Amino acid sequence: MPAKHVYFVGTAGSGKSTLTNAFQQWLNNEGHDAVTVNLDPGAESLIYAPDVDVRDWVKLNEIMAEYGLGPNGAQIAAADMIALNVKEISQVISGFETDYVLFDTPGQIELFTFRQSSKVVIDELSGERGMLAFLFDPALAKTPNGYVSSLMLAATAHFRIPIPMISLLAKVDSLSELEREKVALWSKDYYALFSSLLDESVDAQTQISAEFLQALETVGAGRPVVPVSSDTREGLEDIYAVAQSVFEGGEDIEK
Ligand SMILES: Nc1nc2c(ncn2[C@@H]2O[C@H](COP(=O)(O)OP(=O)(O)O)[C@@H](O)[C@H]2O)c(=O)[nH]1
Ligand SMILES: [Mg+2]
Repeated sequence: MPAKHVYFVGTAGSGKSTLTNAFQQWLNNEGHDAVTVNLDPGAESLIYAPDVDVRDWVKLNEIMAEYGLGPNGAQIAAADMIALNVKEISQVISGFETDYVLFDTPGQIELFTFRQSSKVVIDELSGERGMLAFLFDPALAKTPNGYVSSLMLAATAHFRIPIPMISLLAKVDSLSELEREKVALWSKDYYALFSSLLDESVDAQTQISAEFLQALETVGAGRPVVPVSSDTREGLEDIYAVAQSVFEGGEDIEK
């Protein structure tokens, strides 16, 4: 069985790095081998020691100094430099005999999902064995408008990187019981989401969100959102179960 590759993507602070670490520990506790890969050339203080670290090839602060770039320009240059080194990075990853490879992606989502180089990197590193795990940040997703915005971000990421994707409601321990229930309902029932949008307000922003919602429904962006927490470890087994079904039973991967 070739290793399964999971890319954790989401907005800055949504919990990608923490979850990469927590999920590796969970897999290890369950007797599965897992390797972590840091794909963020600008990571400053990671809470875990990645098994493979893109900073061994490309370091943001060195690019800034060498080319006189600011942090954003350097991130863009770094993304392309990672793509140039991808064959070597791939060899290092392939050297591990493991069940799972977990990829922690750069803090800001656009650096990963909006760069053409990311597609090159995923194709080269994972081929048909890659999957996205998109993190919904609960601070955003707990309001109807924020939930629709999160859906749009997830749909955009999936549109850019068309490999199997699961959606996760990250840091679910930080939500109240009522908030959790609402998000769970919205993820299952578009009409409930639509109705919450209208309850929230009828201003222009809501009107636009409702229209977007209909468009998103048409493109099939609606999918269950799995509640997870790196703190309480809730839902980590669900990531595993969904990943297993995507890789071993899912239709998506065969297409
Ligand atoms: N309550 C709670 N906080 C979390 C959880 N996961 C991450 N965090 C916190 O959220 C912040 C951002 O997490 P991080 O993993 O660095 O996000 P990233 O930018 O997506 O990699 C940190 O302060 C984490 O401690 C979680 O499951 N529950
Ligand atoms: Mg991070």
